[in-house]
Amino acid sequence: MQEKKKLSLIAKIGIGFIIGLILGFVIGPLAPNSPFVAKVILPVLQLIGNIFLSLLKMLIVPLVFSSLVMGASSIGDPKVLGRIGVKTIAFYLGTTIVAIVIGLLLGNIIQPGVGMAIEGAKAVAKEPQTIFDVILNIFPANPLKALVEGIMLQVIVFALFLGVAATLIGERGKAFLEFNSSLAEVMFKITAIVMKTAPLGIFALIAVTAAKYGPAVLAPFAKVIFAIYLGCILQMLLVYSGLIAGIVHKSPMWFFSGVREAMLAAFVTRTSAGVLPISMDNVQNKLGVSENVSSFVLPLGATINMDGTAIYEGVCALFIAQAFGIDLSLGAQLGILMTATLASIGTAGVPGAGLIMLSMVLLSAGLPIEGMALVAGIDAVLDMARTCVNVTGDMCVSAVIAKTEGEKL
Ligand code: DAS
Repeated sequence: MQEKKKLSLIAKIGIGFIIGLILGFVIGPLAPNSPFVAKVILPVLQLIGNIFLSLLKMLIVPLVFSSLVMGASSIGDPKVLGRIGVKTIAFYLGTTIVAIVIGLLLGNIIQPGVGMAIEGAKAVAKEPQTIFDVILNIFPANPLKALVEGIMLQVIVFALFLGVAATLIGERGKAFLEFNSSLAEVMFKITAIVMKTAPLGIFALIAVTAAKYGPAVLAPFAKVIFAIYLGCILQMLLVYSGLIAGIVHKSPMWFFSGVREAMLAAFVTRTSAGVLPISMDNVQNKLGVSENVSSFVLPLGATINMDGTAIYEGVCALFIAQAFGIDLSLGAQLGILMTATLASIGTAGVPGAGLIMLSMVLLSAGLPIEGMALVAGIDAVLDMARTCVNVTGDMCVSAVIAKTEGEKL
């Protein structure tokens, strides 16, 4: 008997999103005249949605902390901190920062969420901070308070220090890193369990939203998809083409035609880690990058370099702020730039990882986590583009590093 093909989780989330949307459009107009809808159906749906959001919030601090310590421990590896390592990390951070700036610019220009005016838990939108406050608030004066209160930028910085230092002390740091790696595994498992409830949670949240706002809520989704795909295209055309032409002194067509298989595989599978064998093959056999450089730069990139995810987080943070009518000051947007840059180090190269990281960016910017429901249903479409860019960015930097190491490409 042929085993019934299981629907992927993201397909179930998409189906939950569509059914929730339709249900919301149907019961919304009934609510004013039907106490049953207004007093039973909608509150129950809201409760289910809020439970799902609480489960997501439960994950954020331990998941981000443990995955960032793991990501940072690869940075702390003395091999990595050598000449190639420092160059690689510099290019990875640089391309990620540009990616987030592109995302924030597009979010401000296209304004996908303007006009939705969704009332939600009035977010704790942080009072506008000066650039000095933003920089000072990065450093965790009290790391335990940062962990307990979920001050994410400080949690990230503390985790980075821990991961690097634990590796630098060698043997004596091993036990800590092993404990942390086991904690990360446990957190990934809990995340997988929580994500199994996502179809129901997203169904409930989007049903309540659709009931409240009607079909008008559809237009912004198209705008979000457009903004993120445009951002990904700009990142490729401006940043990666510029690096290939400017540093590798080759035509961008040489690069993109050489790595198109890995790009397509990443777009379809939505996992940077999963397509590593293909991206390694492409850069070695099509671009001529040595095994020495590619076997170092690409695995590191699949762990800490997520330019596509950074664009996605920049656009979605603004989309959600606009949808809930929250003005994000320049200081708050700078905070998002820093959080998303550092968070990309912790984003796992697996399908949907960016969505979890988005909840952390929202939390740290004081934006309502409910906004996740607005983008979770279209996450598969967004994940395809962002994963393609994540992998393309890794391969581009591998060619740049090879060139700066004097390799003939
Ligand atoms: N799908 C992730 C990756 O593999 C990216 C993401 O979810 O943001 O890179």
